[in-house]
Amino acid sequence: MTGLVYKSTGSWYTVKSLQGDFMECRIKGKFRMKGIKSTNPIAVGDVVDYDLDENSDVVTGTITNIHDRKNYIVRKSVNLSHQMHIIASNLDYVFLLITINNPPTTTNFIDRFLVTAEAYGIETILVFNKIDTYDDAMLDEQLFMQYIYQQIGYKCLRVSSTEGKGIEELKEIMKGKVTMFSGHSGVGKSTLVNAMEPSLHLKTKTISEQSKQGQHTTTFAEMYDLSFGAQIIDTPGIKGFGIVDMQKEEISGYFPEFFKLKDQCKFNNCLHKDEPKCAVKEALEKDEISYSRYNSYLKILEGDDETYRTDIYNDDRIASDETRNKN
Ligand SMILES: Nc1nc2c(ncn2[C@@H]2O[C@H](COP(=O)(O)OP(=O)(O)OP(=O)(O)O)[C@@H](O)[C@H]2O)c(=O)[nH]1
Ligand SMILES: [Mg+2]
Ligand SMILES: [Zn+2]
Repeated sequence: MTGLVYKSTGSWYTVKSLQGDFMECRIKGKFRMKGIKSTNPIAVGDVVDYDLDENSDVVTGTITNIHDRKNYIVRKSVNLSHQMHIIASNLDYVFLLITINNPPTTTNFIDRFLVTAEAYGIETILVFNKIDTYDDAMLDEQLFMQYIYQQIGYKCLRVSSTEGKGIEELKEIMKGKVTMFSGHSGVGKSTLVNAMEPSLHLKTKTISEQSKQGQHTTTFAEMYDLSFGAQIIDTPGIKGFGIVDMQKEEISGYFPEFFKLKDQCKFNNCLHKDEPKCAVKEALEKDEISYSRYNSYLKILEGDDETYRTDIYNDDRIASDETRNKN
């Protein structure tokens, strides 16, 4: 039988069959994916084959095969530096939720996310949330960020999940698609899902918990069927985005506005750093490329890990997934 993985808790997978029934499944023995070294063999969004288990009171299943993925998105694990964690697979779009404040989302974080999504061929739409809370200075900052990303070609939306602003436009894009919400903890991913489908009652951070940063309210990625014909994957907040291993020369290819200029650089292996007659640096001088993007690029090029604000984001989600998998 074939089904779609809606949730993964480390040892159990919730699979929805083609007939629409949900079933708890496990995997048997070692289940290794060809070519991918990941901490989780199966992710939400995977299409799998499974057999029904016999001799059990509740109906459970065993996953026997995973179908080829159309795409998937990964991040580097925090404590196993060479391992990857597959966040989700078979996606049409990813929505990256951004808040200017509470919590702050930096351009460095956004750019790291976008580089990864570009590398894995997944279209990302930037969703600025909590616009109801912005004062003039925050609004300026938000509009400036939006300008930068729109210039490059990324679609940007402005929403308020609590006041229902901008939601209809988002729903239009989501119709008939499988999409994923990502972003820091507390940006309002689950609140936004609830705004689109109030009957889901997903757990969100309460007012009294709001000052307690660092705790994840959503702890597992999970897919939901929405009544307007969309499938959404709500995910736990991420602290920072470790860039998966990439060749230095490869990185600028995932900055679309740099990539366009590449052919005009004097050297065809130009890293756009210290080389003479570099079209990217010339564009930077002319303000045609944003400094924040260029800075993010240099940081990734230098292999710097993002400097996390550990006081705000305490991301132990993947670490605990790995611990569970070992048990
Ligand atoms: N004012 C305002 N508050 C919002 C908005 N969206 C979400 N919030 C609040 O922000 C807090 C965090 O929202 P969640 O939906 O729990 O955030 P999350 O991104 O799902 O967080 P994790 O599950 O931890 O990753 C909640 O208290 C929400 O009520 C918004 O548009 N405006
Ligand atoms: Mg959540
Ligand atoms: Zn160059």
